[in-house]
Amino acid sequence: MLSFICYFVFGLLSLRGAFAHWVFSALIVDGEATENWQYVRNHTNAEYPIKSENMTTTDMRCNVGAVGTNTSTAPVKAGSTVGFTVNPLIFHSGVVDVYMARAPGKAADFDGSGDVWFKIYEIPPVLDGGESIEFSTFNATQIEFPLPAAIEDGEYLLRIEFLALHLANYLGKAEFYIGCAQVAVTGGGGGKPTKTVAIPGAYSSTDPGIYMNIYTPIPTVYVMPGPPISDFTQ
Ligand SMILES: [Cu+2]
Repeated sequence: MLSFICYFVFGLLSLRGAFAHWVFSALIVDGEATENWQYVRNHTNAEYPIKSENMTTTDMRCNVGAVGTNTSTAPVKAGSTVGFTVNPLIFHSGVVDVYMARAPGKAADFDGSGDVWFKIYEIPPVLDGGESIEFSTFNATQIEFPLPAAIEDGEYLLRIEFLALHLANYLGKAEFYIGCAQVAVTGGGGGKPTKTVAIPGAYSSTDPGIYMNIYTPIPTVYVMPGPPISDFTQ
């Protein structure tokens, strides 16, 4: 069945050019998609992923060649719902992690270096004691999530990561689809994240959630990569 799905997907792919995938191209603010690449940093990686064999590069922050100079910074409210559009759609099995990093100045000038990234949201697979594994983002055309209400006001990079696991049973072949938006947060509670990591650095190609087999035997547990979702100081 899975191999059937695989061939079906590759059949679809060949209709739109071999091995094209998808991009996170627009920020969603309060349910409204903004323009493609208005607030999301454009990059030079087309619709391709970064494979887990290459994930020690700084491209893991915001994708290959992504810079902030031509990207606007979106005003957003702490605690509101934001998201990313998927262009055209997610068609691999995998998990979502969303991180933020506070810029020391303007988000447009920030390269995301340092132990500054904290996780705010994740979408793990739905497991059933080894009976089944389901990926709720399969076919998704957008991913929405709440911004933490507790965070400090300021400018941030908001980074979405889809980790495709269909080839994760081959070391180095898990696939990261990444996009970064620039946001200026107001109305926040003034808290600092209690758990921050560097990107790259937070992940290793042999992490149990990155090098693993989703097919046989069907997993009974899945360990999300990276740190847990962060808490905030008062
Ligand atoms: Cu693919």
